[in-house]
Amino acid sequence: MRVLILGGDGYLGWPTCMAFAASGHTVMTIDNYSRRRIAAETDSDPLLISPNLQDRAKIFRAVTDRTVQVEIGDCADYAVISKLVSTFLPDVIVHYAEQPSAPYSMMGFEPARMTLNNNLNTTFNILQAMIAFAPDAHLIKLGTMGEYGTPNIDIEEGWLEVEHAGRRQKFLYPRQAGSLYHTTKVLDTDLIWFYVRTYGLRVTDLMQGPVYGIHTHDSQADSRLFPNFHYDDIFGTVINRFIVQAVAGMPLTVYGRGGQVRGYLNLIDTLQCVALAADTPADKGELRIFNQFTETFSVNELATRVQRVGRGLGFAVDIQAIANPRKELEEHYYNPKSTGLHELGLIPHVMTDDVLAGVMTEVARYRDRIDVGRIMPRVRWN
Ligand code: USQ
Repeated sequence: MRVLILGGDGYLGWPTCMAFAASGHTVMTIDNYSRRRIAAETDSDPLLISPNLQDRAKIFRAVTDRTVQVEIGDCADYAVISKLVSTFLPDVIVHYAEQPSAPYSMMGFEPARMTLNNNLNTTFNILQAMIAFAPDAHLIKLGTMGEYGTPNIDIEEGWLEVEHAGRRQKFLYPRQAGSLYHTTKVLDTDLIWFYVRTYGLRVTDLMQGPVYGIHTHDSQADSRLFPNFHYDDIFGTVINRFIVQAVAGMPLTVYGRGGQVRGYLNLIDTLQCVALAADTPADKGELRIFNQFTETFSVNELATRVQRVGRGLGFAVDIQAIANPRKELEEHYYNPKSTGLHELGLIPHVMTDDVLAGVMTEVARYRDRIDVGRIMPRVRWN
């Protein structure tokens, strides 16, 4: 397949480029380095600074003899994305080209405006470019479980059958996100559904939970091919942050009461899910939605596990609840369904103690690079 990956410089983007190329697909990626810019502006550089995309592609080629074609450009600019789609003519488009940090989106007016404009314009542009140049292509869009929030009823996969006054209709599942970033994903979903039902596009929307992990199969050969592993309060997801805190000897930063439950997955499983979606495309005129996670944990459960594993490896790990910088429920019902990806063949890599110990041991190799000034939350919702 001809696979176009938008946002190929990101934590998920670069591993996805390598995985599709390693499987023999023709891969083109585009990125405008906005994550690198925000990381520099907010002092949130990752544990290891990865080479730029062109250099990563060269290293990957030297190691595997596989090619990832790279373009540096902004998907929020229609001239850029329309030219790319009309010349590359993708079969599959994987859309990660969004500002992915909830805290960044809540930092103030400019970060909020950037997040809203970037995420919505990028999604709008790709949908328009598909109508014009690739109407049969399959769009795989990264959404988030955070679109649903934490409702007091079971979370279905994307859709809800509603009975009202004796009549029935299927609607998008009600969404109530907890940050502006997550809200841009809700707006994306609405926009996509309009384009699907009006123009017959084929789209898979992946409602993904927080991801963890430092390695993928294709990064083993050379540490310069590692995903961007963030542990800061802006881009770092909670499990990766806790692992770094354990290695650095800092107490694990449980926000508030720690009863917040989310659906988590290993980075390796993100790659598996995207590959499964690509191999079995949505139909034309179908917006197919999968909830993409393998296990649910509360923050307290995560902290206890990381503490146990860290202590087993000889680290002095304490847990310290701190005032929650976010506005979110700290105790709540949470029962999200996730069957679609399993039906396509997903084999989960669950978060065993060995898996946590593996990531921790890898992080410990770069312990002297940890900047503890990046750990405490700097952005408050109120
Ligand atoms: N949390 C802590 N301590 C920390 C960091 C986080 O208790 O040091 C808590 C948060 O308050 C939250 C939970 O852990 O309740 C998850 O936080 P997170 O930072 O791992 O995840 P989040 O901000 O929601 O965003 C991440 C990705 C985002 C993706 C989302 C999936 O950055 O791109 O969309 O995970 S989900 O959470 O399902 O919406």
